[in-house]
Amino acid sequence: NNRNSDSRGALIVLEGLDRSGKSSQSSRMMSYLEGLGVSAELWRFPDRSTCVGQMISSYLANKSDLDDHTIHLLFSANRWEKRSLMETKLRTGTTLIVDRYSYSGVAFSSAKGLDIEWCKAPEMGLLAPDLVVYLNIPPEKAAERGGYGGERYEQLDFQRKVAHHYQVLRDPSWKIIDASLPIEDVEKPLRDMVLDCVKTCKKGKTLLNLWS
Ligand code: 2DT
Ligand code: MG
Repeated sequence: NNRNSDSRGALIVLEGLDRSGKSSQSSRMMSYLEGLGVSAELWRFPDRSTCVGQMISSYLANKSDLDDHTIHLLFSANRWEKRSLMETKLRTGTTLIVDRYSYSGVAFSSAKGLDIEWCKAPEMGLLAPDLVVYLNIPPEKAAERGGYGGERYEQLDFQRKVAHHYQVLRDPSWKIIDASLPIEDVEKPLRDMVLDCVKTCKKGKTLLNLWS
């Protein structure tokens, strides 16, 4: 009797402002999980490798202009086109560490003034994360880290608005880590949260859809 074949992977999402450390933490998490023999993949949104992703990438690079609603729906479509693969991976036991997800979609678009309920609607029916970790950093501190790449949205005044909209969106199930701490001090609690979640999912926690 192989209980392992029934166990599923965990859908773990990292959110936060630009330069909050999501990308560094997610790649460090991958090495850690690999070392433990946990089957895991690192995903990120936007996924710039698809046709939709290339339209998004061009928009972010200021090489094209799109209406705010249009780009919002493209970001959402970019998640929808990965939904079935995501479900297959999870159901066959692979944990996904995802760098940005629907919460970035809603926080960034509502920070531009779009209605929050309108922003959430196209995300309905995507897979709900088993864990959302918010890497919390004051926008000013993130900006000090430098390396804003000059993409659209990478400006302090706009990041302040995004931070506010993340707060509006945030629910009690989110785990918050102080991301202005040194990298190891962010990594340690993150590891505990992730392992705990992987364990719970392995035991058969139900996979749900957004927004539940
Ligand atoms: P990266 O710098 O992480 O590549 O993100 N964004 C992202 C949205 O506006 N909506 C979304 O749905 C997602 C996933 C956040 C590029 C920028 O795209 C923004 C930053
Ligand atoms: Mg960026």
